[in-house]
Formats: sequence, structure tokens, C-alpha cells
Amino acid sequence: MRGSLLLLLAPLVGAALLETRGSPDDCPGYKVVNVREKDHSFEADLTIAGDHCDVYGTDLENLKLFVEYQTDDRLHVLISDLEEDVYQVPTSVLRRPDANGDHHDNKPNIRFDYEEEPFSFRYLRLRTWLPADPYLYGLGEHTDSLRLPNKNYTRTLWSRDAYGIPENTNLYGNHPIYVDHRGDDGTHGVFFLNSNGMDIKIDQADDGRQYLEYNTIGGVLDFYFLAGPTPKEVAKQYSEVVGLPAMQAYWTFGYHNCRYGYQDVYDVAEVVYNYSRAHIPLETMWTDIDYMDRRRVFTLDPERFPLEKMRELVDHLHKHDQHYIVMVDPAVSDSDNGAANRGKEQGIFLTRGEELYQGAVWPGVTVYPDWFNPGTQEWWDNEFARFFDPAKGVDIDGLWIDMNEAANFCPWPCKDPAAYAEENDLPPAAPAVRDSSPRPLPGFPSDFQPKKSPTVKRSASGKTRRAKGTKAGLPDRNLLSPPYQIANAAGSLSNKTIDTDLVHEGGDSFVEYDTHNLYGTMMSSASRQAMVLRRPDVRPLVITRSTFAGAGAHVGHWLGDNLSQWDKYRVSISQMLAFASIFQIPMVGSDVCGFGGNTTEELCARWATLGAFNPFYRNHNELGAIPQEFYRWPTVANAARKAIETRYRLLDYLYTAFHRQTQTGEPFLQPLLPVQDVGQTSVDAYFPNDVFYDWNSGAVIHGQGATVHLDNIDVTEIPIHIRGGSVIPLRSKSAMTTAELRRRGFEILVAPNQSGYASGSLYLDDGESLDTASSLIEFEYNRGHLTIRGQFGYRANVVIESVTVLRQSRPWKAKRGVEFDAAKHSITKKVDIDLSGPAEIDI
Ligand code: MIG
Repeated sequence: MRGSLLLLLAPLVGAALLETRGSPDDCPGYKVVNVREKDHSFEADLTIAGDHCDVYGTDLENLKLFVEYQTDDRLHVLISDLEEDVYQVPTSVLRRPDANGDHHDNKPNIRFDYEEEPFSFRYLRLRTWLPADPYLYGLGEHTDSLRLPNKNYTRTLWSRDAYGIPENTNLYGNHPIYVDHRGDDGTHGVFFLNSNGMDIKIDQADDGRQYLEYNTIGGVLDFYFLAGPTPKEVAKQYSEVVGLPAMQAYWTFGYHNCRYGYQDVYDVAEVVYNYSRAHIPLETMWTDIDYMDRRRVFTLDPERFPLEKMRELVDHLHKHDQHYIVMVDPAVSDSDNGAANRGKEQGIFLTRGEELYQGAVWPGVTVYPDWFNPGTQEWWDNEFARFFDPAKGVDIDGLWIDMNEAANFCPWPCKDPAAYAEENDLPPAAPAVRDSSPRPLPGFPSDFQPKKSPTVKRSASGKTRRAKGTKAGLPDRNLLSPPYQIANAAGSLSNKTIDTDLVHEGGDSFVEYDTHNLYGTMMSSASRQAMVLRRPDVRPLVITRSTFAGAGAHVGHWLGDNLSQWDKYRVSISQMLAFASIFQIPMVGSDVCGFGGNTTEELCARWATLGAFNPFYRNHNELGAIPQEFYRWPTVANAARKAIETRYRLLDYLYTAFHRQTQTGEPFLQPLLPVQDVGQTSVDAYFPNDVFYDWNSGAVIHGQGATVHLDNIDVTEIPIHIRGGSVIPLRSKSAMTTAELRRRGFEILVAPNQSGYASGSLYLDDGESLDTASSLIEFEYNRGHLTIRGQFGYRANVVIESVTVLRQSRPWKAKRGVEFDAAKHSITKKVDIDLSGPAEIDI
């Protein structure tokens, strides 16, 4: 963005709370003194420009301002206390980008302007003025419109177990970045690197001027301004700040099935069997907390999910090139069990003074790992190595982590978690053990039948207060009820989570008040590491509920507890787009067919097709809801088979685009034109000014930068259009597993633009190694001629079998070996070209 951003900032509040008086609008602000300029940066002191107003605590007298042009397209502005005692997001959780980026011509594309006095500071508020009617995106996680409202709108960032993902509330994760899209005037992004609870208000002042305002209850004012000028460039620039997303294994893009409430291992096996019988490709089977003994992590229910049978199930899946994933929660049952005992021995749980801090979740009274504790990672690694031991334990292929906001059912102040657990039947009674065998499941071991089986010093934490300059937070703050209250939908800060006045272990003594929003991401990176230790060579799939900026470097995300409703189906699209294209967490998807409540055949069929265009494609269902596996209804089964077939044929296209995002930050995005409501079979879809081809019929649509009415969309179909100018590498045929899919050859589909030109690429690797040889193959088509070039480091054992060119503007003329498909007006040439080097094809 060329131009300037005038920042109107607010003072940092320190020290003890004084009584609240006056309005923040009357505060004096700061003046800039003693500016020290360097090549690409400058520093200045800020001193308070009048009497304190102390509206939300004692204003700090002196601050420092640090402004750095880190690249031509990235400006870093940091305003902190002089001593840097105020909390800053630890670099161990989010590393900071290299400040010595490219300065091509010393003409930064973004400029920092300021007024010396007043520097317009107001308590902990920062307001930035925007043009009228702005197009703002981001500031997740939320279920509001993709383009954020401009009036009377508050986005609260504070991780919360948000059943039903209600609109206008804070949800599981926190991504304080927005993108301001100004069309031809450019697009820029603003990332506020702050993990404290905050309200971000978007509204108009009394005089009608538009603003966006941060109200954070702690931390420093740490901003990255990203110059754009396109949304794609902003996304790339953001990825340079928070890190590129992790590459995922090929199989993780297959179809996943999950539910809460599978009664026993036989139930799970039967679902696997039913998918194969229905001929619906099931790549990965999941199991929720049902497998645990009384809901305790790192245990198996000895009657319903006995180890021996679990191992047989996993073996069966692996033998059929399928995968298995289970859930792990952070809260550990405070009872006599291995994980708890070892954790106590090693002193890695959160404490209050000398006592273990307790909450109550599924297993009853629980304790919580302190991810800041230097011993926690080792404990976690060890629990994974034991429980998920390939030789003796449950040999999972991926991991699902939940409840890491962190969730606590016991409302604050939770005085007696044991009484709470008792009154609320935690853990809930397990379902009765079946005494009749399920029907025989061909392909499973013959003894795969239920049997009745019998039922079955923490270190004191000497917390030291921090030394100066630790960026760990000022002392003597009110960490439970600060004077400014964010609009947390759960009420007070500590409600339904762990207490915000807890002090973390480790030299810095961070407090939960400042680091609450990091809990899920710290669990994520710890879990990724534990998974890598189990299988050092392969990319670990970890799917988490709570995220913070930068989490995509470690994990993927599912969108939490949605409901089986059309509005949740619709909002899953904008949520998915925001996570993939703005927050840099491209492995993302919603609970297909809906989690809470009963789905319907129609909704589930539509969601089966929509979900096939989410990077992460998983059907998941709540305990107690009617079953919704794809084979349960004929139309859903049909819709799923078709959608998975399309997805799988396109899987390398998705994989290539996903890989590109992990290398460059360029967002992985697919346009979606779904039917969005019950009983609806038509949709008005916006088509940009370009030529498009219908995926099924090959029919051409000339986009006019306007909506086009698409009719008669059967409940088993989803409209897909290929933009002219694309070359798409398709697998020649779909398959029942991604392993089988990788043995299929390629069909190169050419969709020329108006001038008869198209290009595309194909990324190939072994599909799973962290460190792998790869090929990046570029296709270029120009009026009858296809050129294949690129790097060919990976030896694929399949070939290009055919090339198809969709309807062209010139009349089709027969060439040798080229067939004409009259229905699609396309031409196809059979070829046999291996993927080991350049090639040229006339068609
Ligand atoms: O309190 O593990 O979002 O996917 O099925 C609910 C049971 C705990 C919440 C997750 C959901 C999961 C459920 N969990």
C-alpha cells in the first residue's frame, strides 16, 4: 500500500489498579521525543503528554517506539515499556521474522507517519481510521460474514470451548490479523502480535468516520503492516511473519470418518466394513474419547476397546492402506493412572502455590499440563511413545487434539471440582457391554467378536518472580477481573477454562492471563514433536481445535462443534476460506453433515459434496445424534461416491496447490459455488470476467463479472467450473484409497483461455516423508502445443496416459491419434509419457 497509516495509539497500563475514573477519551496521550534514526529503522522515546488519567490502571510514564522497515513490504512497529517487563508473546511460541529482508530500492511500499504530539495514546486502546465502507477480512476465529461488518461490531479474541459455534462470539482460536481490501487502490494487512484477551471494534465515530479499534487487556503494541498490494501478496507477507504452513502427507487429503459415540471397537470395525461394502472410499477411521477407560487420556477401555482388538483393528486398516486416528485431550484425570502419576512425579502440571490446580472435564477431576514447564515435552513424548507404541500400543497415523482452549466444565470460581464432577456425572456411565456379537465382518480376524471381560510426588513448584526485561508481564495486576472487561461469551475470563491467575513454570513465570490464547498452539507444537519422535521420517498429521497465529506451521484445524443446520453448512465455506487464505492454516475443514443435532439426508448429501472441496474432509457426529456415515442413505452414498471420485481425480491438483502454499504462502483456494439451502437446486454464482468450463459437461460459461443462474443441481452434484487458462493434472481414475490412487496414471486436462493459452503445475513426491525428493513439473499449452518442463527429482512410477483439451475457439481439425468427444467438444490424445523429464506434445 502506498500511502501512510496514521496510528492513534493507547498507553500501556502497568502496576496496581487504581479506581476507574474518567473516560479514556480524556487521556493525554504521549509525545515523541528523542528520535534516533538508522538506515531502515528508527527509535524514539514516548513520554506521557500530561497528567495521568489511569482509567484502567496506572499509565506508564515512558515508553519506547521502535519502527523498522523489515522489507520493502513489511513494516514492524513495536511500542513497549522502556524496561520491556510488560508481557510479550514468547518467541518460543512464535518466532519473529528475520528483520533483514529485501530492500530493493529503498522505497518501502508502506510508510510510518506519526504526529509528534499528541501521539494520541489512550489507555489500552488503539484506533486506526479507515476509509468509508471498508472491505475488511480476518480477525478469526469467528462464524460471522467473511467480509466483516463495518458498524457496531466487536470481535473478541479469547479461546473458548464454543459448542454450536455461535455468531458474534469468541470461538476456539485467535488470529489478530485483518486484510483491508481496497480494490484497485490496493490491499494491505495488519497483524497485531498480541495474545491477550481483546475486543476489536469496528464502527463509525459520531461524525461518521470509520474506525477499527483494538482494546487489549495486556501485552505490548506490536504490529506488522503488510503492504500487499493484492490479497495474495498480503497472505504471502503474513506467512513470512508467522511461518509457512506445514506440508501434509498425501493420504491426509483422503476421506475421513469419525463420530463421538462409537460404542466399542466392533462398532468401529463395522463402520470400516460398511464403507468398503458400500464402495465409498474410506481413507481414515477415527475414534473419539469413547475408546478411553472412563475418559482418561492414555488409557483404553478394557471391555469395549481392549488393546488386543484395537491392535487388530489398526492392523486391518494398515493392511488395507487405511489409517487410524484417535483423540487426546490435554486434561489428565487426577486419579491413580500412569500418565497422571508420571506427570505428578515430574511436576509438569499447573499448580496454584504448592497445590495442583484442578478442573473438571470428561474424566472427572483433572489436572492440566503446563506447556511452559521445561519437563512437559519430555513427559508428553514419553506418554506418546508408550501408549502409541507401534509394537505394543495403538499405532495411530495421526492425532486429534481437543479441549485445548483449555476447556474446563466447572464454572469459575471452581471451588470444588470433585463435587462438581460428582453432581454432573463425570465421567458419565459407559454404555453397556454388548453381549451379542455383531454380525460377522469379512476381512476381519475370525475372533473379532466381543467377549465379556472383567472390569479393571509431584515436585513443589518454587515460583520465582521475574527479573527486569523478561517480557513476562508486570507484577501486581488483577489477573482475574481486570477493569476493562472483554466481551467473552463465557463471561469472566477464567470461566469454563483454567484460572487466569495461574503462574506457569519455567524461568519466566508467565501468567495464564497473558498466555491463555497460546495454550492450544503450545499443545499443538508439543504434540507434533511427540508424533515426529514416534515416526521420525514422516509428516505428522495433527488436527487441533484451538489455534493461535502461526499454528499452521505445526498443525491443521477442524472448525469445531458446528450443528447439522444449513446456516452452519454455509458458514463453513467462509470459515474454511479465512483459515486457508488469511490465517495460513490450510489444512482445515468442518464437521461434514454437521456435529450437533440430527442431520438430514439432503443436508448430508450436500455437505458430502461441499466437504470434498475442503482441504480437510471429515464426517463427524455428536454422541446421541442419528448416525450419519455416508452409506446410511442412498442419495448421500451417491453424492459421496461422486464427490470423492472428483476429489481424488483432482487430488494431485490440490496437493500441488497445498504444497505451493507451504513453500510460498500463496493461498490454497478453490472457488465454491454450492447450493446453500434446503430444497434448493439452483444457485446464483458470481463469475469473474473470464471463460469457464463446466467440470461435468465441458460447457463453456463466459463470465461477465456478474452472477449466473445455475439450475437443476441434483442433490448428489456440486457445480465445479474450471477457469480458462488452467492445465490440471488429473489422475486417470479414482480409487478406494490414496495409495491405490497414487498408482493411477495422469490425464492432463487443458482448459484454454480466450487466446488459446493455458498453464499449470504438478508437484510430486513420495507423499509422506518429511525429507523427500520431489518434482515440480510445469505445463504450458499454446494453440495446439503442450510443453512439459520443470524439475524432475522424484521418480514417479506412473505415466501421463492422455491429454485432453477442452472446447477451443478455433474449429477442431482432426490430427493423428486425436479423438473428438462431440458431447464435450473436447479432444483427447492418448500418450505414454513418463514424468522423468521434459516433453512436447502436439494436440
Ligand atoms: O465436550 O470428545 O469438539 O469434536 O466429539 C465435548 C467429544 C468434547 C468436543 C469436540 C468434539 C468431540 C467432543 N469434544
